[in-house]
Amino acid sequence: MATITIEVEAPASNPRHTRLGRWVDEAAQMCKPDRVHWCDGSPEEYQAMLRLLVQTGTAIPLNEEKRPNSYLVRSDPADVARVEDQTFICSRTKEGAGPTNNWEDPAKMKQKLAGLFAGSMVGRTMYVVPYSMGPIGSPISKIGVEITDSPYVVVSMHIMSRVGSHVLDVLGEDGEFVRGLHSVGAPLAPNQPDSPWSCNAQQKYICHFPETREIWSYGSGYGGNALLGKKCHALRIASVQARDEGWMAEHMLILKLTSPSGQAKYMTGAFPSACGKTNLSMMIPTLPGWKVETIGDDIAWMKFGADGRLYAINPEYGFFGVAPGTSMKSNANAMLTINQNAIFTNCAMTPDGDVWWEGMTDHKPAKLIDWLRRVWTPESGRKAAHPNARFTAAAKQCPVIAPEWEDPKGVPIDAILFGGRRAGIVPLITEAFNWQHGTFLGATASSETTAAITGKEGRLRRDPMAMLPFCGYHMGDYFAHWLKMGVHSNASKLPKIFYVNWFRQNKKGEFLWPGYGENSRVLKWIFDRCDGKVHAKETPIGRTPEAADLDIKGLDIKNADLDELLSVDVEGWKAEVPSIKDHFAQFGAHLPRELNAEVQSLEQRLQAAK
Ligand code: TSX
Ligand code: MN
Repeated sequence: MATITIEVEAPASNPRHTRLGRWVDEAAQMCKPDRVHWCDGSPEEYQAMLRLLVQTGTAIPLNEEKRPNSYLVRSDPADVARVEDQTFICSRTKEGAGPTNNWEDPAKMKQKLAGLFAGSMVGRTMYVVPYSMGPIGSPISKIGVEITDSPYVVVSMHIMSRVGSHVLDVLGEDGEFVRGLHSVGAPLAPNQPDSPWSCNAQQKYICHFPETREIWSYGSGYGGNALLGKKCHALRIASVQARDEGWMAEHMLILKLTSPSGQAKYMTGAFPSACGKTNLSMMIPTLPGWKVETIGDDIAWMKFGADGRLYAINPEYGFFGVAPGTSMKSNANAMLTINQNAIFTNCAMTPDGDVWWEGMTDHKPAKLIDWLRRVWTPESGRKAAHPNARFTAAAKQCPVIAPEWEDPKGVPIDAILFGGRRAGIVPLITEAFNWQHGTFLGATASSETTAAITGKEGRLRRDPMAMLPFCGYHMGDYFAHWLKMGVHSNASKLPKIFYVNWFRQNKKGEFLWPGYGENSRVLKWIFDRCDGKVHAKETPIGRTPEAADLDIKGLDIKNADLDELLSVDVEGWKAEVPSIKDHFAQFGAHLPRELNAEVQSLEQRLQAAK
């Protein structure tokens, strides 16, 4: 083997932080990069990284007239999504990770990873990316440092988090930070040119060490596997920190809803994938005078304020959204957000140097280069963009970003929404009786899978609080933490909890509810419920509006369809109870007794109903 000289540049920002400096040195000793580069987060650095990505054929500049300062990146077909079966929570005990996570002993996993990371950055540059999740200086924000050998990760982190030397200033000499070590696992031999997308096709490991607040990610350069600030830090590690410190790290959008009289309320919403979280967070209400503004589309960190109210921040700085299905009809504000300064991954390219994906336009273009770099025509019979193709763009580019989206104290939350995709049984909207019942609704949240997710259509999947892939500890203990948050504060100051289902269908398989901007009618009912201004009917599963309580002015909907949307199918719900019990059984002694009590009460209310 050739001897490799390691030149370690003086860091751009010499760390006064001894532990950080030592950790970076140790990582360099282990991974053996040719160079170490401390990222300063500057626009110059961003442009330099993109020039590098263009040189190696990783990124293609898009048509400057159509989409200024934007790039297309195509990944390796073996690296297109998060790898849940290769994602591990390496807590001290298996019990700590619970039944819904893969677990490995931390010492054993570290040993395995040390082998994989040894020399993994040979021939490459090791980038040190200090980032803040949340506005710098906010009492809810947290600092992380990602070490990576991928310039694509560096530019993506620039967009998705707050990167730069000012983060090191906040860290000072001994501040706490989450350590993220990432390698694509593809060292380069001397004179070996870099490939357009480097990854390790054989081995991928996304490992979390919650006790030591560490992330080790190996073998993938894609999305949630590699941009460690997002799912790994802001959800899996942060959920553990939140449990320990008494706050909440949730897989939720945050929106601001303003009524015609100018009153505003803030809502968060947890939905599993493919339910349109990003669309809801940027929605254009059809109800005259109502306005939705975006705070965040994926993650909410929430803490109680001194006034007893729950305040939320969006810890992210940008959007990493699924492109297919995004159009001027489904989400005009997302389309406007990505008009410039955007990175597109695994989208198709048009002959004039723009991007395209399924669902972007009513008509398919006559000719494209698909995400696999092949010539594509509508007759090809395959998708031009990968179903998990993504756009990456700064949140501040969103035309309806709320002016207070970076307020360090966060926004006070009035309502929490849960939801899923259900063809039957689950009404359009249900209000929980109280926080404990709301926690039950979140804990039993379910969605029917679409073919895009599992390859199987219509199978019921329970995804508690949409956190199934993202909870960094035992899900039963996570439910207990939710219940504990509810007794923290006076009930009148807690957000009200709701469950929505935009996807109910009639017997013919047609959607009963038009969704999208028309969801503002449901949000208006929620808004008015928070003020106690509108009627609700008590049902065995919660409170629902009667048809007359929903504002359907100007909406073309049949009375019978509206009745069906709001109806509670008692027999259907009775049949649902065993599936809820099965779901809860997996949590064993960790399931809080309050949630068992909620199952019992639900059963009793259903029995009592006609
Ligand atoms: O995002 C969606 N939302 C929330 C929007 C604010 N989608 C897309 C889901 C995949 C990401 C929806 N799809 C919604 C919805 O409310 N509702 C539906 C189902 C639906 C689809 C099409 C029509 C009606 C409902 N109507 C026509 O196509 C004409
Ligand atoms: Mn998400």
